Amino acid sequence: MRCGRDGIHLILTGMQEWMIIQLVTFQVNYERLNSASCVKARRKSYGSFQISDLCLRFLLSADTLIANPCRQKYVMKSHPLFTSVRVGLMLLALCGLTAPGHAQSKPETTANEANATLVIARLEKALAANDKFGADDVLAELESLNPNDWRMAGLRERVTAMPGPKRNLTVNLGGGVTVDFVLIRPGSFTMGPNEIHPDDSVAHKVTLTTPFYLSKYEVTQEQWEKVMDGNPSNFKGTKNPVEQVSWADCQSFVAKLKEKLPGQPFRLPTEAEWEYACRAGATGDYRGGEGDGSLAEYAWHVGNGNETTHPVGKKKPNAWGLYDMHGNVWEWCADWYGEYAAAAVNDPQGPSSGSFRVIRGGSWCDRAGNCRATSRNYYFPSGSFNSIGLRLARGSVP
Ligand SMILES: [Ca+2]
Repeated sequence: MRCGRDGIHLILTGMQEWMIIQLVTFQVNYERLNSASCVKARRKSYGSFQISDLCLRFLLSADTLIANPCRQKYVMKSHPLFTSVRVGLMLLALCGLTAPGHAQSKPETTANEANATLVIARLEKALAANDKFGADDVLAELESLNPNDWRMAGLRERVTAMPGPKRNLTVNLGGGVTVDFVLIRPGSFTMGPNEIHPDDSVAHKVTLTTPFYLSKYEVTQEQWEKVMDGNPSNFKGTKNPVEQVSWADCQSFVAKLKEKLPGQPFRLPTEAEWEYACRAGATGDYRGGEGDGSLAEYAWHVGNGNETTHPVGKKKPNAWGLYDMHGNVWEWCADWYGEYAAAAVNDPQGPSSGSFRVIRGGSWCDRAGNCRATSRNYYFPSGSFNSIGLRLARGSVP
């Protein structure tokens, strides 16, 4: 019998084939213990019965199992095959039949691998609890800790298969132009106060109840052109943020984008969503809560902007992977400008009417103080300026 995956091809003897079938049987039962939805997905692949794939999956899971004493004890109680499986694994290792990148070429266990095993135990817990966000977090931790871990591919596949919005989303505008989005999870934060207009901006608790996507970068000129067939920007550059666009222009951009990509709920972020995403969990004026001393690492402002916009993404991102939230160009928000309510509020949308629309984040021509996470400003909805652009938001479903 010949089977293969990722360039590895093995010739199995009758005994080895029998052993693998025992392992696959165990895998089926192990998956059943893990998760009903997982089993459903797996059964589809069992239909074609690609034994090499199943064998690989088993080896991935079995290693995790062996590394987790609690789960091992549970499975041993509930599944008598476990002992024979361990013997089988040893035999397979002796026969040289192993998962890609595993025993045959596996280096000695490193500290990172040992730590990764502990992290994987937590990931298994999140998977068992169907905790999508938790699993995403632990997977990111694992990728950071030991990105070449041989178990990574199987774990990534299982996390990706979980229901719920994905951590990152890329929207294709055609011609090689894309928009990258970052998932912003629900949560609470203290919004405000604002020093530019202190009378309007009392600090208050805001809770955002649903996840949404926010574009990783300000909308660039090539993205704008791909949708609008024109570029009004003063400082030309395909990767520079579009500017000289009014709030009304942005609504046209969003409407045309929805026509181009039906069913995708694009929009401008609300002011609360913008500040929540800008803070990225920080409570201070800037991305990390520190003073403006390190702002130049994260923002183009009047102190380092050289009187122009700059290509997006050249400064450091904030903790949630968003670039240029501080500086480069102000970003239009959906809301009319108005006073904050002092009381705690869920999903604020701003006043129901007004004369000005909110802009946030400061720009290349603003002092550092205007680039604070809390700094609010406003402009006429029909007005445009060479320091005002936008960032796209998108609902998290479908
Ligand atoms: Ca900005």
